[in-house]
Amino acid sequence: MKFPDDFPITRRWPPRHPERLQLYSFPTPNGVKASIMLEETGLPYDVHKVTLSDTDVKSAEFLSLNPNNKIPAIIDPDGPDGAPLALFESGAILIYLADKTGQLLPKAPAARYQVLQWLMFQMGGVGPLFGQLGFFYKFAGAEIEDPRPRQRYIAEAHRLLGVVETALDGQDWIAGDYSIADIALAPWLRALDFYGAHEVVGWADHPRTVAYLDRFLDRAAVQRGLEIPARD
Ligand SMILES: N[C@@H](CCC(=O)N[C@@H](CS)C(=O)NCC(=O)O)C(=O)O
Repeated sequence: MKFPDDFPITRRWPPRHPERLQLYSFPTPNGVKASIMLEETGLPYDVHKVTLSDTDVKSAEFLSLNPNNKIPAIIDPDGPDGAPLALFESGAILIYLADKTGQLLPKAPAARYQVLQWLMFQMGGVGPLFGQLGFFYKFAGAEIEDPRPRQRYIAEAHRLLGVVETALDGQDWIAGDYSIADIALAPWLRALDFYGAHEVVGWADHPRTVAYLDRFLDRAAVQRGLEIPARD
């Protein structure tokens, strides 16, 4: 594949610097994982705003890059063996960028699998479950009278917070040193505030998790990444 001509998404969102990695995203908990990682690693990149509106994320051009119609997605014109690589799924993007730069994912097997374990914990647990909590507690699902979905996701979020709180006993970061697992997890912990769910999930009863999120939000690269791409 030749970049950019063979990638239909570039017709709608043309690269400004075609030699650089291209990020297609919006500053949501999943989107900022990619922008924070790019800011942490210092890789040069172009960013393209793809909003969650159907006219963007479900456009034919975006679907040509991610048939699952979700941000974030990337194209690296200089991928493995020098060929362009297109990638979606934030977890895969984090692993790819860590391997490409040699940063934030240990090479030693035992430490590497610890990081991947917590990354998968976020991808398969915290992200989907907190996302449903947001839907049933703050967004359209909040109007549903049947309390069971809301109760289920509140209880699951509370349980998952307990898992994080226990894991943080005696360490600053979820898998030991700061890693892509933190870049995946912390933006979803931050989302609980946006959902107005702190009280129902017992946020304040998890002091190590509260301090962990503060520690994450203190990082300059995180602060930059959280605003990329600009919403307007
Ligand atoms: N498992 C995916 C989830 C991505 C995801 O859910 N993205 C949301 C924003 S946080 C999205 O693009 N939603 C648009 C839609 O569903 O139409 C990942 O981690 O990349």
